[in-house]
Amino acid sequence: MKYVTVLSIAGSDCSGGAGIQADIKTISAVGCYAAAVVTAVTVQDTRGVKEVYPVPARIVGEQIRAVTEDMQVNAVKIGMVADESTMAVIADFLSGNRVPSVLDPVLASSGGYSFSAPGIPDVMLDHLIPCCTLVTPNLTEAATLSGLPVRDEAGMATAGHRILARGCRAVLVKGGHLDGDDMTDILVCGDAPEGIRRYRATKISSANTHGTGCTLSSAIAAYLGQGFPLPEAVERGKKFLTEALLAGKDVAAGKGHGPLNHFFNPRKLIIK
Ligand code: PXL
Repeated sequence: MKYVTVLSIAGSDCSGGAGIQADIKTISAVGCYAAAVVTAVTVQDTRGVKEVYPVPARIVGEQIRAVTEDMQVNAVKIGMVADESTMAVIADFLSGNRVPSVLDPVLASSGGYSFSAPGIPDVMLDHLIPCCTLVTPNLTEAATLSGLPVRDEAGMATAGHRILARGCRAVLVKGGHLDGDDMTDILVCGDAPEGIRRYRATKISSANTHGTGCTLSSAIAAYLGQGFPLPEAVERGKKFLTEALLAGKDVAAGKGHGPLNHFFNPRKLIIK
């Protein structure tokens, strides 16, 4: 008997709403066992990021090795990767494994604090993205990675294709920051029309949005680890995010953008 194990490789958010803490909560809440490799320690609260202290690439690699030599990992989620050498270590690990992987290409916090050195988007495109199953950029990240303006659904699809051409299996361009009440994410995994899927939801008005990207990407990774095909893993991941947002929207935690309520309906750990 085994747990379904999901490995998050990401930065720590000491306030608990985003980063590896959000990943561990999400992975656990959907019934998977969470292992966690820390790539950087951030100093932050719900009002913003103050400092980032990267973990040396060698130690990131040794953490990955320790976990994967000991346990079977069913899926991987990758979040904040602050430098080029850490990116190379992660790309090396992924290219030697057939495990499904979801990359949330975080380049900056929502408050605008930059997490990555200049040149990181290019390294990501050249080395990390080709090794990933799914990449989940928001509008800003999709624009940076594709080099194209992304202002509407057509732009999201075009940018998604541009990123897809770098060798990942699929790109989920998240439309959360588009104007209007509709929330559309676009999954690009091939040529239109079959290679494009739209996921629509009504926007939830909440100040508690800290960690939404981390939560979505780790929920999708967990559902991939459970064996769902990609389009269904995305569907389920989005549903988890929407419900966690709804359940947390009126709860105060901290003075700024608070966390989601990940444990609105926790599932017992799946044992297969
Ligand atoms: O949401 C992006 C993100 C990812 N990882 C860490 C973060 C944040 C945003 O604050 O702190 C560690």
